[in-house]
Amino acid sequence: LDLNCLTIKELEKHAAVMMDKQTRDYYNEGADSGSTLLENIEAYAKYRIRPRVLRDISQIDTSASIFGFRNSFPLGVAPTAMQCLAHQDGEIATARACKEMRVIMGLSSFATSTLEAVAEASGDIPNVLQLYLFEERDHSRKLIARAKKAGYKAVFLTVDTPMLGRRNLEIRNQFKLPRHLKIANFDEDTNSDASATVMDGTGSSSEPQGGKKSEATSSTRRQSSAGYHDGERRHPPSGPITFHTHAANPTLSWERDIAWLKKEAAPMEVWVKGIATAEDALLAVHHSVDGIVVSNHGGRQLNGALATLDALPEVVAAVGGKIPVHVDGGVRHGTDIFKALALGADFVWIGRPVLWGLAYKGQQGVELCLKLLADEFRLCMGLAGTIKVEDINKDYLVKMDRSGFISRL
Ligand code: HOC
Repeated sequence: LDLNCLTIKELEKHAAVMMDKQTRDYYNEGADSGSTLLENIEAYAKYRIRPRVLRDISQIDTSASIFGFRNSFPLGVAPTAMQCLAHQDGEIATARACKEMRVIMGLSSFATSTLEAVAEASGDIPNVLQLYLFEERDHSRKLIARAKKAGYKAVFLTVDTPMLGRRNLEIRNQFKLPRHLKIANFDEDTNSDASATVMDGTGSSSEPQGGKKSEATSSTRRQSSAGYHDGERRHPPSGPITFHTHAANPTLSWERDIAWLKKEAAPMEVWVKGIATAEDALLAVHHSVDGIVVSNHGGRQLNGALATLDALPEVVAAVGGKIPVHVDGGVRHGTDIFKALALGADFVWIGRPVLWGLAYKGQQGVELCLKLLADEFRLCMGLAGTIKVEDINKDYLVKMDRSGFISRL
């Protein structure tokens, strides 16, 4: 127990003073006005729990199954980029905390630790790799092959980034990865802008990933850190010129790319992360993906998009139980996890709170974050009268509209 930090809100406050401005702004901001980021959080307050009583809740089991593993509660650590910005031990500290807390972790393509080192630190906890499919397919192909070799169970293809969302603080701060940090999982031939260097798994340095090789590489290199070679890409980014700008791939499509990825990634499962509508959920099922994460990238891509909790019911209804549906965005309380499950999610993921834990106290801070949420969730289950995660359903919720009108679901 950390008496200074009993809630995720307090964790956020403590973390804020541990991070430099560039890092804090990068992690915390949403796209444009940030309204979707805010609504992801506020959406949970529209629901109230209908607790049941006198049910002997003395034996509560909060665990939930994922990739054949018994996760300690139905929550995973979402992939977030560049965790060494928050703490020097970065993704390794997160992986160790997850191992300690028996919680699954997703690793970002833009991790500052190698995927092999993270797999090692995770021990027996299954690993998931978040993936961007670059126009230069070789970068993704190599990453997939390494993940497979390292025993990763699934890739989560991010599908909400055909272009980079507009993050104004990132632009104003001219966000760059500090020189002492490296994007760890890309090869030396990976092209990028000249704003930061990346290192491959073997220690050779290069520029950040994305973009195109050879001629394009040298022309890009001649640009300043803010330089983006005109005409090099069809969709010049609207934001600052950093390596992650290059991950935007406007060419991705259901027809061509999902089949390619499934073939390339097998036997790893292929999930799509960033689904927000029933139509796309149906397409995901049609294209035989293994699971869906309802996500709007933490409100960092399309501002004005529906809060993920509000998008969840239509996705759940469209999928009809054929594949698992997970959700991320806005989870700050154990009761939020309960509400998401009651609305049909099989599992939830959290991003920023873990980064705050990491910034606050490294591995210990991530453990604290997970412990707070696990304890709150357990308490919520007990007080709502449930002892098994599978029993949480819409009968435990009502929705309250702005005028206070309450409706059953
Ligand atoms: C278009 C590529 O997830 C973030 C990270 C990296 C985003 C890359 C987007 O900053 O939200």
